[in-house]
Amino acid sequence: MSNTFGRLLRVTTFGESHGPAIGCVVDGCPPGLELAPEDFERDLQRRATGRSRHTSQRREQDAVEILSGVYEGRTTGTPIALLVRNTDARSKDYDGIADRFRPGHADYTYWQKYGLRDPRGGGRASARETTMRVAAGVIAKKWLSLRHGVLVRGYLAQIGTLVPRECDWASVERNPFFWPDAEQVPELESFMDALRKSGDSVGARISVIASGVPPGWGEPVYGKLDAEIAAAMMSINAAKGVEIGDGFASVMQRGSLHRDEASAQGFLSNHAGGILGGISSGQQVVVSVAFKPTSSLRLPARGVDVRGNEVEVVTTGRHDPCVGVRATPICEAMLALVLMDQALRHRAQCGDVGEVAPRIPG
Ligand code: EPS
Repeated sequence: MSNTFGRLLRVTTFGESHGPAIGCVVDGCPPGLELAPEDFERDLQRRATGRSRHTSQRREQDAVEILSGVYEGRTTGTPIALLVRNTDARSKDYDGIADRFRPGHADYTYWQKYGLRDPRGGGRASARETTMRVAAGVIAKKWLSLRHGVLVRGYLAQIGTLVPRECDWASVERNPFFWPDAEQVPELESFMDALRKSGDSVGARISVIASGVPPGWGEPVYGKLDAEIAAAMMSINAAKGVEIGDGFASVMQRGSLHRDEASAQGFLSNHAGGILGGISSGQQVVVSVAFKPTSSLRLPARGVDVRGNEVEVVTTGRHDPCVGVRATPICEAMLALVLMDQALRHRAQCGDVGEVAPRIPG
């Protein structure tokens, strides 16, 4: 029922926001990778709620328990099962919407699909599920880094109409937004404070970039690297669009501009976002993801209840005014998982091909 993705690296997540725990099984990780609960801490804290006033104030420890697949600190090649317990769910916040559908939320489509739903915290549709994507992504990031020197990192590239004036990686981890322009952070803080007070929400764009990806990863025709990245990103809650490289801006470009020319010293541009014909070119893989504004709002909205009556819908509880504020580590994780899966698939089919000349520097 599509709770699993990936082919050679297969990730299955399970659990609901207000159940006892959430978890995942990562199957296909090669043996011998050093892995400890502490490896998960940094990325899980980067994604977690309650780390600033600009996100949901739910307080979870988000401590990862490794249940299987690791022996004496190394992966064994068997399924790696990870568990995170839910300790701060407040289900009564959802009493008021148990019989009604939040406009813009999956409440209505889950109801239509399954004939019932778990209204507590959005159940399986909750962004709580992304905790386990990030946990699985930690394994992929670590393997990619150690085995191939690949670095996957992202930043918040737009929030509402605010766009960073400069992109400085050093700033990204020094503010609660993953914003790459340190000078602009006070403006962002004021924007978010006003937004929170208004009770409304806003959309966002995340950019995520993988550097060090060698040429050759990605499987034409139906397993294209860009197709699988797009599918992975679109599976994140609230994602509404994905671009690779110049994405939709390509519509207005001429071929003479868009084609990435090359010299013996390297490629001269990267409009393609590091992927040609569904296969990595050796340039940076550049991905952009659009997130819609949060639909759980305390501002009253017109809607219907489960009996079809017109009702007012008001959502109480601890919601994110902008899901994009916490989405950077989630997008990084999804990109890392797709890349590791494709790396293993490339190794399986083409491992004997080796390095092919000429290799144009990225
Ligand atoms: C979420 C609503 C809130 C957030 C949650 C995502 O959930 P609840 O009302 O159940 O606390 O706190 O985020 C997390 C718990 C998390 O860990 O990301 C939603 O509707 O998606």
